[in-house]
Parts: sequence; structure tokens; C-alpha cells
Amino acid sequence: MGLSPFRRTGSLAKQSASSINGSAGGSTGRQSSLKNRSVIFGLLAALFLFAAGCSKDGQSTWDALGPVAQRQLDLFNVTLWIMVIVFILVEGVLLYAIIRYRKRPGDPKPPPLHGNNALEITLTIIPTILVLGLGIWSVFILFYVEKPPDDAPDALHVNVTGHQWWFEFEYPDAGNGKKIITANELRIPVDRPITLSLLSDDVIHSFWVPKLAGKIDMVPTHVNKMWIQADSDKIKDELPVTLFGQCAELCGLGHALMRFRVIVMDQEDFDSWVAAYGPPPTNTARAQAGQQLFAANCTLCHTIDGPDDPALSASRLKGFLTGNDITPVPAPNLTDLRTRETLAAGLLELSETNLRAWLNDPDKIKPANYMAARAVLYQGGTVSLDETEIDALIGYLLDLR
Ligand code: HEC
Ligand SMILES: [Cu+2]
Repeated sequence: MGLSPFRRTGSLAKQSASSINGSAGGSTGRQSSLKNRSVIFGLLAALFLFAAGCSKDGQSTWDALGPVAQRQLDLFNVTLWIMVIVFILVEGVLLYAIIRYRKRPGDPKPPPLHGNNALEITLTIIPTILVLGLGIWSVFILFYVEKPPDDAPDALHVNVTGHQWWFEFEYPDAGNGKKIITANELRIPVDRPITLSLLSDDVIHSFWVPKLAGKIDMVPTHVNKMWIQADSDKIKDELPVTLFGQCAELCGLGHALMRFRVIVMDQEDFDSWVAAYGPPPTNTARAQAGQQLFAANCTLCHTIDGPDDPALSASRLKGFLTGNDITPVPAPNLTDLRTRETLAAGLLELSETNLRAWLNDPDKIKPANYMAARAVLYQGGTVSLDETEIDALIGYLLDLR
């Protein structure tokens, strides 16, 4: 275990004491070590600032807003502080030994040393207890994350599917048996467990809302389960509150632009959102023109009149997986687009201007996305719709009067 020098502390101490007088040099060494130290300090400070940047969008894992995130944060904190103490003790003793018993000119070669049973057993038992304790606690948390405790209130279930490069949320029963499919914004009632079944239909993605839970992989053909909950007593702002999430697994060219939001609402507000879920009204001439343009240009990939039909989704997926030129592909359900905060997987705030920019040139906003790549509209280099047509589409999608 490399601990043997401590048995000879006394004699080594005497040796080093006697050699101090003889070692006058070393000042240049000290200067360069000072320089090294400031470089290291600078790097650490930079790293700290860099890491602090992660909370810019309110994505801090230190700000747990629900029971799952809180348990994981507790485990993290205890692990961190135990390891900080272990680190300081071990490195402290190491540094002490290195400095106090360093080799000086004229020192005799030290004899090989080994064997201090009491010390070696102690230093085996302590880490074993720490590793086992933290390991067993972690396993309990793994089980806890998978499903809400038996005594938890009624859970709301959501199926989440990762696509290149956006998220799909399906509520098989959002309330009163109403099924909802939406994209990129997960609306959840506060104080209620939300059970999630996570899947991908192309490559591996990862679902991560730092304030609600740690990341979980979204794997094709295998459903991973977890639950989340946002607690009203931990949320300082007034509801609805928007939390930020993102894909946390490198999943291709659009990975860095694959974000989503979780909007925490009162149960009442959530219920009215569910009740209002439906296609945009078509009671103006502009909306009617938009509806026709939508039917002609967009329904190959997008659904706008309620949840997607499973057979249609399957054929879009087939187009995506087998085609490479102009094919249908899975695309965000646009039924509730007008009630959203964002566009293009959390990339842009939803507004008339941004929607216009998106429809004019999706590839400029989100390079490599599959709308630009696979829709006939964009194959000529510029969009094949004119200003009035785009205007009509925007009026319809956003229900502008
Ligand atoms: C070939 C398939 C395809 C066609 C046709 C298509 N889209 Fe898309 N669309 C997509 C895909 C895929 C995305 C997701 C892009 C991303 O975020 O990576 C998308 C994203 C969008 C978004 C952003 C949605 C969100 O949740 O952020 C809007 C709005 C949109 N499309 C509108 C339209 C309109 C309007 C038309 C018709 C004029 C249209 N699309 C035609 C595939 C298509
Ligand atoms: Cu992804």
C-alpha cells in the first residue's frame, strides 16, 4: 500500500533535519513552482467560471425542484463532501511526507520498508465501507427514480420519444380520457408525479431536465422508465414556471440544438390547456387559405388536427429510416403550436417573425434538420412559397386575426 515510510518517521525526520543546513539552493525551483501554482489557480478559476455558465438558462442541478432531483442531489452532496475530506486527508499526508522527507544531497539510500498490519487493515476497511455505503444508497435511488412511491398521488403518464432532433410528448390520457401529442414542450401539473416512458425511434438520445432529475438515455427499441415531479414549495416564482431541458447524448449534427422545455402549471391551468388542445380555428379567410396550403405542403410530415394517427406515424418513420431524398419523416405535431413558447426544439421564441424565418429557411436556423432536407418546398434552394402564402400559413398556425 506504499505506506511504509511512516514506520521510520523518527529516523527519517532526524536525517532531513540534519541536511537542512546543507541545502541553500532551490530558490529558482521555488519561483517556477509559484508560477505553476498561479497557472493552476488560473485554470481552476476559468473552469469554475465555465461551469457557472451552465446555470445561465436556469439549468443548475444544485437547484432541485422535485423529490427525484432532491434525492439525487443529496447523494451527490454526501459523496462530494466525503470525497473532499478523503482527498484533503490523503493529499495532505502525501504532501507532508513529500516535503518533510524529501531526498537531500548526501542522504543514504533508504532501506526498503513494508508491513504495518494495523494501518493497512484500517486503510482497507475505511474505503470499503465508504464505497459499499455509497453504492448501496445509489442502488436504492436507482429504484426510487424508476417509479413513484406507492403512497404518491395519482400519476400522469407521458410517453416521450426522441427524434433527430426534437422531442415528442404523448399523453395517452391527459384528463377525461383525452389523448394529446405535442412536441418540445412538456406541460405538467405541479405537485403531481409524472411517469415517463422514454424511447427513441432513431439513434440514442438522452432526456435531461437538470432541475427535475438526472439524465436518462432514450434508446431505440427499449423503453426506459423514470418519474419526475415539480413541488410547489420548492418553486419560488409564480406558476406557470418554465424549466429547461435538452438532449444529453451526442445524436448527430443537430444535437446541440435539441432542447425542450418543461412548463409547470397549476392543475387548473393544465386542464384548460388540455381542453383547448385542438386544431387552429378556420373562421377567417386567411386561416382558410393557410389550412389549404398546410394540407398541400405540410401534412406529409406534420399533423395539425389532434394526435397523430399511429399508422401514419409508422409510415413517416419508415420514410425516415429507409429514404434519403424527398420522403415523409416524423415531425412535431403542430395541433397546439399556437399555445407554445418556442419553435424548432426550443431554439427560437415563438413569434410571427421567427416562424416566418423558420418557414423561409429552416436550414439557416437549424442546420441539417430534416424539414429542410426532406421537404419538396426547399429543394430548389429557396422556399417555393411566396410571401402571401407564408403569411396565410402563419395566420393559420398562430390563429392570428
Ligand atoms: C419532409 C417533412 C416535412 C415537411 C413537408 C414539413 N415539415 Fe415542418 N418540420 C419537419 C421536421 C422534421 C421538423 C423538426 C425539425 C427540428 O426541430 O429538427 C419540422 C419542424 C417544423 C416546425 C417547428 C415545430 C416545433 O415544434 O418546434 C414548424 C412550425 C413547421 N415544421 C412547420 C411546417 C410547415 C408550415 C410546413 C408546410 C409548409 C412544414 N413544416 C413542412 C418536417 C417537415
Ligand atoms: Cu438527441
